[in-house]
Amino acid sequence: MSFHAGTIGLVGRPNAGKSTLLNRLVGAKISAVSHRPQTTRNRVAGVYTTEALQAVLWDTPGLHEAWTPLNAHMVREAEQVLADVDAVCWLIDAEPLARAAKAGRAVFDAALLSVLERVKDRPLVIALNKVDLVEKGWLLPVLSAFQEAEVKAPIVPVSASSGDGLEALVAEWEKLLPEQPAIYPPDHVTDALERQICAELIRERIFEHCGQEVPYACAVEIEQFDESARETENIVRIHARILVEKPSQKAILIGKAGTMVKKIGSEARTQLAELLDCRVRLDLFVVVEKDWTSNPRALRGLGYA
Ligand SMILES: Nc1nc2c(ncn2[C@@H]2O[C@H](COP(=O)(O)OP(=O)(O)OP(=O)(O)O)[C@@H](O)[C@H]2O)c(=O)[nH]1
Ligand SMILES: [Mg+2]
Repeated sequence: MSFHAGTIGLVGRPNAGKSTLLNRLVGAKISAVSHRPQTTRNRVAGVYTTEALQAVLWDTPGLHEAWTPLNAHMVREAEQVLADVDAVCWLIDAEPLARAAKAGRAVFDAALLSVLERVKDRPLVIALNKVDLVEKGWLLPVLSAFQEAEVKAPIVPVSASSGDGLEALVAEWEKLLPEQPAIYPPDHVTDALERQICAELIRERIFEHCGQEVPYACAVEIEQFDESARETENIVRIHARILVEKPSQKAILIGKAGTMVKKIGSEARTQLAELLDCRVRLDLFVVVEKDWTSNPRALRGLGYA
């Protein structure tokens, strides 16, 4: 039997479900997921291996109109992945499209067209995601709209969260990947460092729980990742700094009598323990670093450059 292997870029608008798909296929939480757009800030790779193929999946930040240096970095990350991979999987949230079709509005809006322009000349598969949220009968008009827009790429309806349709999606990827042996051992999940994933999972909890502009003004830096007792006492001790831009954001993040930061810490610790497969002691410190989202040196220091 022939074997196919190569790289696939998961791209699309913010909130389409790219990180959910990556985590689902690799079978581990390696990329942050939240209900807010612009959760992912850097590319993250995970390896998905079957009997027939090995796809190195690159999760990317959502393509959007970038106004700040941090956002410009995010879009650049996605564009670099677009240029580098063997094939592109464009994820689209089907739910608003179905709603548009139902309301008689145009399904193909400017946001979709701007992504189409960037992906149309690459080997391409479209994953129409979140079909579990689409009202019965409204998927067909959405698919027709793609036909009318003369989109040539195969379109696979999927649900990244339930797993529906993913076999069909992977079968389309297989057609676009070169025939060659696997690049990684079959049980390899990611090259990302554990401490990087830990920072992302802490940031994810902030995106999930904090309101207003706090998620977009925060960054997480792992100051200490102490594994000295991992073998002997089955524990890793982690100190993380949470950066925000203003004292008011620090106050929101800490919450009344520290309730917010405690909740974030306790949920993050559960996830980190699962990831690291050991007990975790997690200490979080919230600090104000004025205007870090627009300061090139601060951005570089945080890995956003
Ligand atoms: N109902 C449903 N929700 C989904 C599905 N896939 C993702 N979601 C939800 O959609 C939201 C966004 O998911 P993410 O995976 O963070 O989306 P993303 O494309 O990585 O977003 P950015 O990193 O911001 O670009 C989360 O609340 C997910 O739980 C799906 O198939 N069905
Ligand atoms: Mg993401």
